[in-house]
Amino acid sequence: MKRETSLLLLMSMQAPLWAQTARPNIVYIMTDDHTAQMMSCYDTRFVETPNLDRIARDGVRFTHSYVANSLSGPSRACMLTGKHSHKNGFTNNEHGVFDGSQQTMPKLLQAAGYETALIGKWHLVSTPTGFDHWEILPAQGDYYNPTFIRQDGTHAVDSGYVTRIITDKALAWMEHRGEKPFALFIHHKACHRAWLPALEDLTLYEDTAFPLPPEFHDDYATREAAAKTEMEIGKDMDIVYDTKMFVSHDETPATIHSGAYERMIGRLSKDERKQYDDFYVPLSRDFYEKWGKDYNFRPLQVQSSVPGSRDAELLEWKYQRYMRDYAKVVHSLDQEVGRVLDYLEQKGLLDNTLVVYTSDQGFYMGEHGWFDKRFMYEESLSTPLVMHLPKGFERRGIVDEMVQNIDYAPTFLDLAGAPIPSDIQGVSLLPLLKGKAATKADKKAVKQWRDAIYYHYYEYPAEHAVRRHYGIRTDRYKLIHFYGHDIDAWELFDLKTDPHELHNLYGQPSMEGVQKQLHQRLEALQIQYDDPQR
Ligand code: SGN
Ligand code: CA
Repeated sequence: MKRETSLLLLMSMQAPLWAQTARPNIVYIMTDDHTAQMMSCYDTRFVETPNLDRIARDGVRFTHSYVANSLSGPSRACMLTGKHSHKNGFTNNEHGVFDGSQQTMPKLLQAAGYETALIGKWHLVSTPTGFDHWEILPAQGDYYNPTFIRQDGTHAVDSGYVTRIITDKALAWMEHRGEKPFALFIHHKACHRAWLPALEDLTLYEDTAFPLPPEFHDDYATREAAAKTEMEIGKDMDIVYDTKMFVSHDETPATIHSGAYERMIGRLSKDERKQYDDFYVPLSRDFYEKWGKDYNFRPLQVQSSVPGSRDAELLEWKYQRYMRDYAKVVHSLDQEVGRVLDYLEQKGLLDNTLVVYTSDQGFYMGEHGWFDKRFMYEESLSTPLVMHLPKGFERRGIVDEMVQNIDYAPTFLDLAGAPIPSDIQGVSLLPLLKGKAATKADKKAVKQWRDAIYYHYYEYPAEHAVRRHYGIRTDRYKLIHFYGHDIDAWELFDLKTDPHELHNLYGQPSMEGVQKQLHQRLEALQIQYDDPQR
């Protein structure tokens, strides 16, 4: 018998006994591509997110929260298994199919007597396992009138905006769940590209001029992989698809993405489409009047556009459109998370529930001139993480220890009182959260907390052309190796003196000692996590 199977059997035999105590519930809310810069409890420059801030204010906010592989499917697989990508088998979105027969945290929670449910984006190709109830979006899903796949395999279209519908379904499930402690996974589609706002939010943020991040005009000097990537707002953001400058087939030049865009907004009813057009069509008309139609095809060289030039103006215009639409999508996310909190409060559940808000990874909001993620640079290595803690967990405010998304599985198992299988690579975060209630063992765990994290990204060749890479991040430094048929490049950053990671110090004589040590520590992590790539 396989080890996992025997463990599950053993645990299910014990479950009824454990289930008699009121163990905390878990509400795990994971959004898509929502980055900490666009959450006011992390960053006050751009948007206001009062409900997300409420979680942080009443609970904890992690300031060093990272993913193991900055991409949707891989992040989800890390979360479900507590293991790095090379162990859970789902290394990239392009070729991955999650092996749902493997040991997963939801299955272990079920075996420990929890009722489990998943609503929303899944993105792991295979059918979900380990959930008593699930209802998922196919692949990336749609914002407007989205289709859901139900547990019986049928597909059904729900009317409305995806963020609200997912929340409605989650609340309905909580309302009708059984008596057991529960773990509910609410996986939003928002705020994934292309950023389509709820119709009632179309006019929000239109008067806001978002400040450009300081490294917007990065020239990528000393960083070969950064220079080779294709995720610049200037040259890779599509006028029709991303910024929605779409009047009609006749008037607007086609782009590679316009078909996809038409399919997305084609889901709107006639009346809804009118609301949408009433907002975007005048903007589109103005746009094409001012810029002409050739801009769809002409790559904008962000870095070389001279300040005050037409290119520079258009570049900034694209940035503002991007920021505004993304901010609108975040607004509805914030409101819907507020509804979940209100529900838990009204039902008297909040005191005995761990509420987690996180994303599948961070995102670039113009840093380095980019959108998207994938890189091990700070904005996309990081992921927001705030928690409302159940009774008995007294820590409040900032948690600055380094945590990673492979830690969620052992944390939830620990909270449920279930054993943490030894092949799980993450560690339980509970010792960090006890505060005054910390035991000797908790204090020891905190004292010996990890002082480095390991990262490995695999999806190349692929969209955005980010080369494969792995690396280590310590408190102060980051060492990255980009590898593959067309690259073999090391990068080393001192995050203290260069927080925006603009100066690759690899090979500099002054860094010799640090570099050698980082190589050793990187190799030690690859051995510890048993990653064959080294
Ligand atoms: C889509 C997007 C990409 C994005 C990937 C992965 N392009 O392919 O911009 O990087 O998803 O995102 S789009 O033209 O289809 O919008 S992930 O979050 O699901 O990993
Ligand atoms: Ca994502």
